[in-house]
This record gives sequence, C-alpha cells and structure tokens, in this order.
Amino acid sequence: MAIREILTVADHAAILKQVSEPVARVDDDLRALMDDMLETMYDAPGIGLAAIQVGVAKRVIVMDLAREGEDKQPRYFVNPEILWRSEDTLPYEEGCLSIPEIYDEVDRPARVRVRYLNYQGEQVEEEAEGLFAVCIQHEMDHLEGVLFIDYLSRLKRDRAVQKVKKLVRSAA
Ligand code: K1U
Ligand code: ZN
Repeated sequence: MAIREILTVADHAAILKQVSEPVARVDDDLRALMDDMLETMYDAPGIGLAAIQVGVAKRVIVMDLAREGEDKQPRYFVNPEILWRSEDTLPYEEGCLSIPEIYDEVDRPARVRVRYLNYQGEQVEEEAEGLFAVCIQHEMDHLEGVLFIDYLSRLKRDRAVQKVKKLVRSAA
C-alpha cells in the first residue's frame, strides 16, 4: 500500500475536470488502487476520496464515515450509479481534499438509492441518508469532473481557487 499525492485545483484543475471511465473488472490491480486510495484518505485525513483525486480517471470511490474512536469502516464503490434521489434536500457544509481549507454549504438530495460494485466485485444496492448521502453524491460528482465549488457563485468559486493557489504556493 502507498500514500499517493492528492491533486488540488491549484495546479491540477484540468485533471480534476475529467469525466472518469467505467471499470471493466474488479481485479487485484483495482483492489491495489483502492487500498492506496484508502491509505491516502486516512492520511489526509478525509472521509471520502475519488480515484481522479489521485490522478486516476476510473469510476472508483473509497469512504469511511466512522467517528473518532470507532473501529474503521472502509467502504469501496466501483461504477456507482444513482437509481433514485429524494425530493427533499439536506444542506451540509462540505469540504474537499482537492480544495484544502475551503468549506461551504451545498444543498443536495437528502437521500439517494445507489448501485455499485464492492471490493469483491459483487453488485450492491442501498439507500444512503445523512452524511453518507452527502459524501456519496460529492464523490460521484468527482467522477463527472464536478467539484462542490461549482455549486457556489462565480465570485466564491474564484476566491476559493485563488486561496488554494496561495496555500499551495506557500507550502511549496
Ligand atoms: O475530497 C473529498 O472528496 C473528501 C471530502 C469528502 C467530503 C467531506 C464533507 C462533505 C462531503 C464530502 C473530505 O473528506 S474533506 C475532509 C473532511 O470532511 C474531514 C476530515 C477529517 C475529519 C472529518 C472530516
Ligand atoms: Zn472532494
């Protein structure tokens, strides 16, 4: 397992805008990618990560919503699809490891039904609500090249990108 570089909007905006490709087969190579992504996410730390955030344009997401002190609950989503969205929405202050230190409120459907392949390549269907619903929709947006700042005003979005550029420059 390895910790990979997380790409940010400061210097890898074009990659993060790519639409990711479906995965043909869940095999050991894909599981190695998912293991690396999970380790990268824990190291950041974060609660979710899409493959494009480590520069791999595949429709793969990892997530762990366990609270501090709880046992780890790693989850893997390959080729996820949203089958149903609730009419009611849930506002949530979102963050993104590709847009460090920026947080803002986004309104999304409060519940969604998702279908995906798990770590073993088995098909799973389940309903997500609360933080799970927020996070899976945020991560699935990454697969379409969409970032949470795309839901904000142009002014807020431009300011966010400038702030991240400054942050990344000062860290270099
Ligand atoms: O970049 C990402 O896609 C990961 C992102 C997921 C997310 C967070 C909040 C709302 C929607 C999606 C993050 O993990 S940001 C960091 C974060 O939320 C966090 C970090 C440490 C502890 C708890 C949360
Ligand atoms: Zn993100």
